[in-house]
Amino acid sequence: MVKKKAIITGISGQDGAYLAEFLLNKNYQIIGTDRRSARGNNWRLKRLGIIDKIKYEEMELSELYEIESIFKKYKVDEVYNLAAQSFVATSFKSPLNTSNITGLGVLRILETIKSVNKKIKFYQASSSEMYGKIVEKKQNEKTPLNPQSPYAISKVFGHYITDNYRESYGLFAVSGILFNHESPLRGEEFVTRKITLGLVKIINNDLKCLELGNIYAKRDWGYAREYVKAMWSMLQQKKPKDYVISTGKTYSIKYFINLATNYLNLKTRWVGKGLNEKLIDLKKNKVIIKINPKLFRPSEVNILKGDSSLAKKDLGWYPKTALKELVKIMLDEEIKYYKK
Ligand code: NDP
Ligand code: GDR
Repeated sequence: MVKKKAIITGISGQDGAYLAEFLLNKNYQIIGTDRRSARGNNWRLKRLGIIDKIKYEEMELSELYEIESIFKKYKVDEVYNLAAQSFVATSFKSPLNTSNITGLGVLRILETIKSVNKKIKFYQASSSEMYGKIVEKKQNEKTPLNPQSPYAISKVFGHYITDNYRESYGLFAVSGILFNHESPLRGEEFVTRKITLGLVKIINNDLKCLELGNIYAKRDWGYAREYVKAMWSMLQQKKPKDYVISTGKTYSIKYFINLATNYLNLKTRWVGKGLNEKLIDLKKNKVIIKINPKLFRPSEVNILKGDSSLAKKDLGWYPKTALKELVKIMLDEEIKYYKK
């Protein structure tokens, strides 16, 4: 049988690694694209043991010429656009770069598909951040968008331009509106990984105190390894449609910390309020978590909670890993690979 071919942009990221693993198991040939600065940033692919199974190409999302030449070189069936400046906090400091990569980058790929081969199926990594200051308690595909950061606004552009190319040019182009998904492969700047790594450093006496921003924000957190299957399923449907992928449950950052400290058997107590709130390690009588106001965002998304009933109905996709289990998975691997 002829192998299906797929391009994954953002191969060096969390989702790129898990999606590559998933598609390789489905016997796909993978062309993984990264940018020059990402060379050497391949620890995730190494950890999954798939680094030698991928064909790598350099592709900056800001360079239309580079995108076109890759698409002409490989006659692919599917494209998964996972590359982005994906850190919300950075988008406030680099709004132009974020708009260019996370927003316009999507259009560059769509334009290329339109001119090179309209049959290529396209997946866009849309985000729950697009809902921003939410206008409905549970967010589904029809919930109005209300983005609160340059990142989220760029994703809204990517989302609508994908819909527009589907409607205007008949492309099989879809957006998966994925809510936060975490794993041991999560980047260290994102809050869940910052917490799991920070606590393991504290236990090893390599860090005295972890500093965080708004610990009362709530997120709908799922397990990344499960979420990549939904991306693939969306491209196997008869009709191209957008889908929300989420757990339908929402918890605060503080709750995540409590799950993590419990799993690590730390005896702790929260004291103080507001910016003075701290977590004390009762055995050592030391502060191990404190609030740093510099880590608050200029505009915050306070709560997100997804409704993925459509994905369940059409794709047969539903989340399997509860947050407590996800915390365990992350901490077990954090400990296993610490300093290795
Ligand atoms: P990561 O931040 O882990 O990965 C992002 C990838 O994009 C990295 O490979 C990065 O390369 C690459 N990239 C960044 N800038 C450029 C550029 N200028 N040109 C080419 N590549 C670039 O993100 P995730 O894997 O977590 O997320 C994947 C996608 O899904 C992203 O688009 C994200 O915005 C979106 N998303 C993620 C969610 C989540 O909870 N994880 C939820 C909803 C959407 P480098 O290694 O060099 O940085
Ligand atoms: P998010 O993830 O912004 O939801 O975007 P992140 O983990 O960065 O923040 C989640 C919430 O935690 C609060 N927070 C902190 N966040 C970070 N990173 N560091 C801290 O010290 C800290 N303290 C509190 C934040 O304010 C926020 O409310 C992620 C990314 O993967 C996006 O690319 C993706 O689109 C969305 O998830 C869905």
